Amino acid sequence: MELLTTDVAARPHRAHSGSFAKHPKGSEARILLSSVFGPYAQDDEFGSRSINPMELYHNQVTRAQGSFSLRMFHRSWGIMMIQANISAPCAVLDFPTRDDFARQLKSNQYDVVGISGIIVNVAKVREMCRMTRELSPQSVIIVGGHVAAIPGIEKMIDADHIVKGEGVSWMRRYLGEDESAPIQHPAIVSGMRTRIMGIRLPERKGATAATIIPSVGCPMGCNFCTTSAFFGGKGKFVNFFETGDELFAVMSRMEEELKVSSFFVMDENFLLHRERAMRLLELMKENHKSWALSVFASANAIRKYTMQELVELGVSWLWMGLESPKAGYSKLQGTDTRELTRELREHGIRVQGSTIIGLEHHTPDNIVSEIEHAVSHDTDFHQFMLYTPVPGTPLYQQMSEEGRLLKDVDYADVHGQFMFNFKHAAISREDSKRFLDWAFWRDFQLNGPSLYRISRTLLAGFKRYKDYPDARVRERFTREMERLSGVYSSALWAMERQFRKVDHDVSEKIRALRHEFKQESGMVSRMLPALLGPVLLWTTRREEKRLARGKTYEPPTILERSNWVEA
Ligand code: B12
Ligand code: SF4
Repeated sequence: MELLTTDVAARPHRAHSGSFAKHPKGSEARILLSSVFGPYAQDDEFGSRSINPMELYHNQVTRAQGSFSLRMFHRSWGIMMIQANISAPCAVLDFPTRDDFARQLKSNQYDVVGISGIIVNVAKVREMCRMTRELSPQSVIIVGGHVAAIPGIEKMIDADHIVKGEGVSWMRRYLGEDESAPIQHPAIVSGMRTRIMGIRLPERKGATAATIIPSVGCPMGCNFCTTSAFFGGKGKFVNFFETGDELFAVMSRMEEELKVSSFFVMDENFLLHRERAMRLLELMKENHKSWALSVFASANAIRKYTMQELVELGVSWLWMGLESPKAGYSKLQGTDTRELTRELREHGIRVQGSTIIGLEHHTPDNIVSEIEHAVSHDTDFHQFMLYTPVPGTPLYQQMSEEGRLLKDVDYADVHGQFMFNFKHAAISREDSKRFLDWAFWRDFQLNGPSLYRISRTLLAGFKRYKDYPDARVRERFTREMERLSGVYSSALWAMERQFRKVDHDVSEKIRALRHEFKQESGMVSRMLPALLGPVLLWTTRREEKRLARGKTYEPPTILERSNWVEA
């Protein structure tokens, strides 16, 4: 990776190590917070990569599922969180093009330009710093987010401050505001511009979940884990909301403001904090909240709860690491993850597994059976990632000391969805990509489209809980069934036909599920597939053709201002 050697030592705003410079204007300073510029899903000189789109599922979960891939965009929550917690006039610019960013700099007198980036986007961060110096020379440049973990980043980009770790308290301190004031949670609609089977889903208020961020970091400290390392490593994390009461208050406010009843809880290991979760459950019961929660949790944390507790807490989607049992990660200790996955799904909890390819003990001889083991979990979604030493993690440190990091790998390619960035004992760089791609394909081929799998889990949950004594639970499953059964049945109709080309047995299973849905559905839902099914089959096939021609999707540019006063 080329190093930028600009001499930045003479800049007036540069903070020297050990001292903490505050901005002279304090909360009067005009601030721009921007994510890195797009377009993203294309190969370019700033490190965009067509295999690295700004779409969570399509990037790393359903990428081999063609037109059945779930595609949606998520806002840059880190800078939204900072904006909501400072009283200075602040603009958040999300997903700008380079021109948008330049226009923003030229047409506003920003005192501070904050740029948020992760490691793959370091070349964009560098370019944005350069542009800011040129177009808005009075601005102090602050760079935050995971990009700050790159060793030697200070010499690669021309920034005045590079912030490692939690940004809200840093920014408050920089502006002379109260660092320990309670955290205000911004109203965040979880996903946008959702597409599947060639159609864009309508965006109704309340139809999408709200994102809630209770904490950042994770105390488990797995050696490869970048989020854990960035916020303090093993035994450490930053809690924004300590108690169940605080969390409940935030969620109630979001429910009111965004008219939602489901929440995407962005906490690396939500269930690990049992006391907080159980207090939340208590309050949900007292206040009759029939909420649905999508959470991340490790297997050992899930095991602290009974299925009933999880279901009553509204857990409807669980993202869980399924690393090979041979790797010895403590988060899996003593858990039969296949059994756990089956049980969760039988209780209507959609499971998203996450498996690492290329662990130290993997060899060309055993990797196929390890992938088969992962795929045999038959999760609703399955993410695969290459074992990747990422700057800032204990694994990176170890590989670096062992001299195993490959030189000349562009940071833009260090994201776990392409090839190894280190020398593996038994697997070559090229083969790492082959095994990764095969894992995605195998999961799709054997288990079918994720949309089919989540329909199956929903139906299982509905059948099990439609007469459950706790009305909140009944309502949740019934609500989802009423809202989705017609759509799912129609999608299954189309899927069954389209999937015959891939695997006949799976297509038959989809057909059987469609019949089960028919029995449980009301009249309208029973009739719908005859009309909607053929339309979906047509849009699916049209999408397949578009994708074959290289079609990609980009998020919209968004500008949001708070405490704003014209300059
Ligand atoms: C949502 C998300 C996405 C969204 C996009 C979000 C966006 N608009 O950019 C999607 C799904 C599209 C995505 C894509 C990718 N992501 Co992503 N993503 C996340 C996720 C799950 C949540 C981010 C988040 O909001 N966290 C909560 C907020 C509050 O934390 P935060 O963003 O870190 O912000 C805090 C600080 O970092 C800091 N801060 C942040 N920005 C700034 C700016 C300033 C000025 C300051 C002072 C401070 C500051 O303050 C904030 C508050 O404390 C994280 C995992 C995680 N748990 O964080 C991964 C994560 C950020 N993604 C990651 C990766 C690798 C990717 C991908 C390459 C895909 C992949 N192969 O994994 C792509 C890249 C896409 C692209 N072309 O750029 C890695 C980054 C690794 C690294 N060390 O760089 C993470 C950490 C996941 C992981 N554990 O590997 N991602
Ligand atoms: S349990 Fe998950 S989030 Fe926590 S450190 Fe391990 S990999 Fe990271």
